[in-house]
Amino acid sequence: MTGGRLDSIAPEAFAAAARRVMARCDELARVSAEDGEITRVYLSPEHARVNRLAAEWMREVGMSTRLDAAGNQLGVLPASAPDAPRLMLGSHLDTVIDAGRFDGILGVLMSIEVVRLLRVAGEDGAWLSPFDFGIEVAAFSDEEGTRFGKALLGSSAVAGTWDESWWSLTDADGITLREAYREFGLDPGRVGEAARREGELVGYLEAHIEQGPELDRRGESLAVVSSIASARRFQIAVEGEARHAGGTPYDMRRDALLGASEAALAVERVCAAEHHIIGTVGQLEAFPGAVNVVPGEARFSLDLRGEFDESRDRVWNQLSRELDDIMGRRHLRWRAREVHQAPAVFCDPLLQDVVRAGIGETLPRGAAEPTTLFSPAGHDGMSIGRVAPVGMLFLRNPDGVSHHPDEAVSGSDVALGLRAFAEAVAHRGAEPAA
Ligand code: HGY
Ligand code: MN
Ligand code: MN
Repeated sequence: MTGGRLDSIAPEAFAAAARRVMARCDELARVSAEDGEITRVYLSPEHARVNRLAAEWMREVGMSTRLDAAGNQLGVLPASAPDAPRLMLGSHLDTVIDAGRFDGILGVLMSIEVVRLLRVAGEDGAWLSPFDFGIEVAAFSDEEGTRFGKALLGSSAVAGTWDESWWSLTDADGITLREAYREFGLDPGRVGEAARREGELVGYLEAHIEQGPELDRRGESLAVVSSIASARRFQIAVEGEARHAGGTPYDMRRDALLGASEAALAVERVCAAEHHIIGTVGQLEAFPGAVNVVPGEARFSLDLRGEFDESRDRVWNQLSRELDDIMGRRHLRWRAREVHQAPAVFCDPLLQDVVRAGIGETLPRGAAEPTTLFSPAGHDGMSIGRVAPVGMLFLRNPDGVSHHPDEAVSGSDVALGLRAFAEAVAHRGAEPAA
């Protein structure tokens, strides 16, 4: 479709930018705590290394860079007017364990390329945003919550929603978040400085792989995101009685692992019967963990998401009743500790429109309206939605594989995504000043 605001940019520029993004996704994939896989957690040496690489690439396109008080790597392309508000683009550089190379990283690198595509030279030769807002790129530092269990720590600091109780969160080695801050060179007492004032951001736009099969099934490259699922995460402990695996007859057993296993199956059954409610048990441990001892204790995680907070909470209450029944029948006790909660975020109508217009510029004249999808995957927009309107662009993720080394995206879809993303920013820039 012609008529785009960026028709003056040659298609080869988008293709070259896509090649650079793909090559840099490969480069960042080599920065991992473990050989042979991609694992990069908050406040780790690997986190520091990818922050430095992102800062180098931000400066390469003319941005000034800084590390904020929560370890987020930021870059700014100013508007001509000093103190103009900024449109934030970005995503996250941290990963899950044994991750793919595009979740989060793609959005950060695409944001940097959009700056390269849109920047204009100012009188003094410095690069500027051509809009009445500046452009800021955020490489958020902990979207996944892999190390401390609480997700969205980096973007929560930017949103000004930091909770002092998080300082005592510990990682698998018993290191507290407070200690990890200090080891990384951050001052826990200054985390509040990362927070943004109301009106500082005109919006937040994130490009991300879909992490689901919808676009692949429809044979489409890009989609607008309507909303981001609300999330609640729990650590659940089940208490029974450790006993001899040989001498204990079944009618005397209080097997905590079997109670947890039946609970995990109940999560699947209850959530599968709902619309846009997803529950997952990703961790399950039995204690004492000996082959010849009936497990006296079991611990498992529950990741529960929903399109709406209310339906998510209704299902949590239903699951709690089911766990009461299961554990009661098995003479077990259970308790849940909530470790993360984030409300659903509904993408801003104007930002949905500019993303839709941006995708439209990549489609042939007369093509059907771009697809709009609900995101069951969480994103940093769940935090930033507290201080700015949020919009998201999804890119096709073949077979929907994500949080896995086989996670993929095609270079051609990235080139289309860059055109759509840059067009979306240009369309936002054409809107009357906020
Ligand atoms: O868990 C999620 O949905 C996101 O990838 N952190
Ligand atoms: Mn993820
Ligand atoms: Mn992500």
